[in-house]
Amino acid sequence: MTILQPFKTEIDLKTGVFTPETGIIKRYLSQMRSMFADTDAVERILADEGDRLLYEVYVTKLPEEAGQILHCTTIIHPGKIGSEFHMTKGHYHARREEGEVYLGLSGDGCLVMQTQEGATDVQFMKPGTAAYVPPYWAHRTVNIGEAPFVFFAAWAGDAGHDYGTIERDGFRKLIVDAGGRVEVTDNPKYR
Ligand code: S6P
Ligand code: ZN
Repeated sequence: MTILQPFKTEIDLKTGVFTPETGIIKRYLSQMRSMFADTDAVERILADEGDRLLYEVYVTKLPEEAGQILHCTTIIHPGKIGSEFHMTKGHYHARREEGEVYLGLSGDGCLVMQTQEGATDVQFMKPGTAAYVPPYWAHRTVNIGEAPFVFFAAWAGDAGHDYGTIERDGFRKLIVDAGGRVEVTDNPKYR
């Protein structure tokens, strides 16, 4: 395995910005067209206001190998697509036996999880919440507030990401705004 020099990163706890910046991933609505339940709302937004930046991920550049601990911050911008709050794509780890830890830094969010056996779970997160994603659970985060939802994550270097299963099946639960109240509902399109 790669032998590295120790290093540190300064994280702005409010914005999630990494210094020094070693990489940033930006996810736009156009890249998640079929992931929101209200696909008419998606197409309307894309036509009327153009593409929308949903979330950003500040990453540390580390080798994706066993023994390394990858870490990053995710910033989900506030907003909704129809009644569904902005969210990440969500994924299983390619190596299902690898878990992950999240730490809420700013804003309000929730962590939606499920297993391939049909279990579901939702953990609400605020600054200071450490949430655990056990092995075998797919995970997606959602911004349920009016400010950016920012959290830190750390996971095994060899975990890998399986986005395909979620792209195909979706999540069983949706997080929606029901007239000013945050509600967890069943996804009518879950396969
Ligand atoms: C990685 C970890 C997070 C997400 C990030 C974006 O294992 O769970 O860093 O990558 O929150 O979500 P996604 O689903 O687009 O990777
Ligand atoms: Zn993960």
